[in-house]
Amino acid sequence: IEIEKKLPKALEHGEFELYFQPKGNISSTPSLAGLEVLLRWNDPDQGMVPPMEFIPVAEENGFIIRLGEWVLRESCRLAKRWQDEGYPKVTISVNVSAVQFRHPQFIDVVENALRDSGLEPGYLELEVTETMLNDPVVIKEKLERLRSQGIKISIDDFGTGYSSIHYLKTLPIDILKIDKSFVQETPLSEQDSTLLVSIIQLGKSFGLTVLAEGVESKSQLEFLAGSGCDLIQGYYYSRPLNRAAMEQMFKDSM
Ligand code: G
Ligand code: G
Ligand code: NA
Ligand code: MN
Repeated sequence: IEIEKKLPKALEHGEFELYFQPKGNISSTPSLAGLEVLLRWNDPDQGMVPPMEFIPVAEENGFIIRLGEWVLRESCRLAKRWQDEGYPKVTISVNVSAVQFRHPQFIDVVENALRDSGLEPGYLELEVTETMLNDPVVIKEKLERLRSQGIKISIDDFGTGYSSIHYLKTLPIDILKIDKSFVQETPLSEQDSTLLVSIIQLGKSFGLTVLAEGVESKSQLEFLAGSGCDLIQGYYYSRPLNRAAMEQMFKDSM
């Protein structure tokens, strides 16, 4: 059967699983700054199905509303539980789909997830993409309401959408996540390196925290450290981890 028909059952049967990719403060030995939640579907027939295969389908048929709510609730619940168990307190970032963000109940869903879990809003970060910012009036109100409660907002995959510097100026944003495509050929490609430095400076000039995605090597880390980047994410620091591996990393960092 098609993916579309299997998704609701998959949720009922507990086939979705959260993975976590650590974010590190930049230094020669990065320290744990936060983690991004990455959804996985463990389908009994096909094994692990990557999000790129089921999230677009879920966005198209609207199932992303329920799935996204589940991810938010589970993420907040687990983050609070980790804090209660004495693990280091770090922010947890959840990806938000455009369909989810546009939904009239989105703010309520976020508020309920926070309230029911008991997680302080300052530990929740929402990752939105540039393409979602095309509707600046509506978006601005929603972002401001979330932000006024202490929730952090990051722009994901920055540089790949219809980026407008105007958004950086007018929207309440905390973190710029530079897309991995700008990092991958750095520092070998002089052009990409120059571009990367420019984007970091752009973010810093707006007072934002700047994170580089897709960091895979020591030379990339060193280049970014020398360019004023604040945070890194990528295989060099850590791959996405399942819950047990994430808890082990917490322990190692204490
Ligand atoms: O590891 P990676 O294959 O996890 O992620 C692929 C894409 O899926 C990324 O663009 C990521 O932002 C997106 N993604 C991962 N988890 C979620 C989620 O819970 N919700 C949404 N909307 N997108 C997600
Ligand atoms: O769109 P978003 O930034 O949320 O997507 C993150 C995606 O990037 C996930 O699929 C994740 O597995 C992947 N990813 C994370 N770190 C690296 C990395 O160092 N290199 C590459 N190629 N992909 C990465
Ligand atoms: Na993301
Ligand atoms: Mn990204």
